[in-house]
Amino acid sequence: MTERTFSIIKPDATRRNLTGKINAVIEDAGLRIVGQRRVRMSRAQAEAFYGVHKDKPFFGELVDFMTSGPVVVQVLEGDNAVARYREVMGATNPANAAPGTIRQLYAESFTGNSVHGSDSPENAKIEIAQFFTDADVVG
Ligand code: 3AN
Repeated sequence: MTERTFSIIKPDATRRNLTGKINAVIEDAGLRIVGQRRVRMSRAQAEAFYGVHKDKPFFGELVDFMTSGPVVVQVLEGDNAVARYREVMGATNPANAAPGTIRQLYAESFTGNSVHGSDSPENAKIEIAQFFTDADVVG
């Protein structure tokens, strides 16, 4: 089933000029980049985006990191895009990420793990709506 997921190329990756290399992994996996914009997240945006983690010990570090430099927000489209992109990203902890995944190839640390991807189709819709209008996503 064709669906959409939300992706972020995080500040550790934009700082190292890895946007193109990460996009190549995404496209080689059969996912289509149907929306893309480079933005600087505000603190309020990052806190809202990671609201589910607000009571976690790493929340402050995560918000500091996500606002530390530009990010690239994306909408990816493809067959089972949510699950497919989770596979392509690799495990949250890069030490556990499978060979060939974005995090195994490029992540620096648990926080600096290069990419975000939605964890369910419901959350994908919510996350896409935080950064894109319908007119900005061209399938
Ligand atoms: P994922 O990004 O794989 O969906 P989540 O949603 O559980 O993982 O976590 C969101 C982000 O919070 C992660 N990408 C990572 O940057 C950070 N994070 C998660 N767990 C930890 C942890 N134990 N220590 C430090 N940072 C963490």
